[in-house]
Amino acid sequence: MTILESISHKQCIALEDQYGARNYKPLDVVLSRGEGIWVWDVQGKKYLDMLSAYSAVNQGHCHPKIVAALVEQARKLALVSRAFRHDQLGLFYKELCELTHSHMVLPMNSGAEAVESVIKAVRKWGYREKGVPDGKAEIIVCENNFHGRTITIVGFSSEQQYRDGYAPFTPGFKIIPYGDADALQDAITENTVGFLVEPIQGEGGIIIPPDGFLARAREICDRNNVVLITDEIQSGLGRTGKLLAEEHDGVEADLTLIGKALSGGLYPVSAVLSNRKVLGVFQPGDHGSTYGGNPLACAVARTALRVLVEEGMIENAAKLGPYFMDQLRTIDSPHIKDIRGRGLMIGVELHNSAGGARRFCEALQDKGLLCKETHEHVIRFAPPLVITKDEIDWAMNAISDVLRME
Ligand code: IF1
Repeated sequence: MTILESISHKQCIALEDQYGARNYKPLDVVLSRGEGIWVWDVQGKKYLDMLSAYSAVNQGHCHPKIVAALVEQARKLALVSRAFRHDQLGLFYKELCELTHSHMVLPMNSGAEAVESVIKAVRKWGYREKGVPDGKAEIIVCENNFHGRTITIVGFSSEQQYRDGYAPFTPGFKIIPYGDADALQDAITENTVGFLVEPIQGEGGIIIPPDGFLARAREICDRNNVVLITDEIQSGLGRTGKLLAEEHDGVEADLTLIGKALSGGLYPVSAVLSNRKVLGVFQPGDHGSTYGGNPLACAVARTALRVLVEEGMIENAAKLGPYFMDQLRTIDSPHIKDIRGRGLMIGVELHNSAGGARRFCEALQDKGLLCKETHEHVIRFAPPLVITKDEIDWAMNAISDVLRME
């Protein structure tokens, strides 16, 4: 095997295209370094990262304290599997539970694994605790959802492309319109075990449900002995200006999923947080993962949570999100249909006549700003939570120019 020491922009792209599965169409920027809100490409050009790896790098790229925790733990002990105990796991659980007011944690790796795990947990809870007849458990989800890419998860997606060619799917899911509490009430039967919902739909286009939806969902779930599950994998950990987005609605879910920024982007770490004893249904051998809850993941996640809180990142998102949105609202552009968001999870929806958000993302790339469109007509702005007002002002110049182009 020949190893290329240093390769050019063009070579990087050519190699990806030659050897890689074609399941993505990324912008043709080849990044090689990151620090805080900034990333650099192989040609040395600097960009402000307005995507934050879909909110995995809320703490900023390569946060020095998280990197130090990773390196230190990597030198000591990285993986033992769950066959043995280790000295990071209990501390990770305790700190995470205290921070999120949870009773119990199930550590996993990817977001999709956390979703799969919660589905297993609520089904088992339904059979053991609620008395649902075996094989009959139903889980209600929302239209336009995004919870990951496994067969079960895409099976209850309403997006055709995510499902196409992957059948047969896992039964037991019902889809209701997002934000419609009456539809939730109507969909519940005696076999309903859980309602799985994103407090804000990310991939769905930064969709914020009507005021009071989550609170009503909470009440309906309580009344019907249905477990409320919030997927905070994207909206959680400070992104919306609160630790969890559900706090905006004054709601505590029974089960909450977190991932992405749980490691600040340094490692895949996800978790199911349980406020009610739902996770208590698992007995030894019922569920597991080789890497889930490993020493390296725990050390990284403990530090990622600590810097998120101690360095005021959640407050910064709460303060600068509204400022950023106000600035966006001053842009006089015929393309803009709607500007919405919470904290630093912001979407600018364009009219269909704008010709899609992608060309605006490409123009922003030229100006040193990296963004990603979602759902064809929405530009998503989600910088690391360490961004400053001056940096937003700098970005606004580019955004304003680009949105006012023909
Ligand atoms: C991709 C989207 C964002 C998520 C929520 C679970 C997961 C995700 C709310 C699964 C993951 C990722 C997946 C990633 C791109 C990204 C994404 F555009 F695809 F939808 F963020 F908006 N719940 N979202 O947002 O977590 O298994 O990926 O760790 O390319 O698929 P995962």
